[in-house]
Amino acid sequence: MAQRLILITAALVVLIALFFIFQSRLAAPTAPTAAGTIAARVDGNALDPATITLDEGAQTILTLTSTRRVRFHLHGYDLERTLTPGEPVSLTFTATLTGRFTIEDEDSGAQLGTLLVQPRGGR
Ligand SMILES: [Cu+2]
Repeated sequence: MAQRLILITAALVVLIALFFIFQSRLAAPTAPTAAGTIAARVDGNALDPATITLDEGAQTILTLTSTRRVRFHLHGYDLERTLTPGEPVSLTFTATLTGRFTIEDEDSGAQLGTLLVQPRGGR
């Protein structure tokens, strides 16, 4: 009986741990990030995630992929790269400017997504 209780408790602990691990992974793309690598993908005219959220000062490596050829332009920081399918491109920058910045398909003018840089210490 005691053995069974230990087994059930151990199984519950594992399940709870797995829940938190997967939950934090799912939330990761749009959660504020102090530093690190963020992956984003252009699919047609949509960026996934649609909004990339950073904290002011975050040292960022933005790894970009695309399902089509696109001139990716991050306004504000004025970073531009041509993406082609199957060839990931990394943009390295420090989030020194706060605010909302349009991410555009430079050729068509279509907005793909948004970069949101939150001021340090909240708004
Ligand atoms: Cu532009």
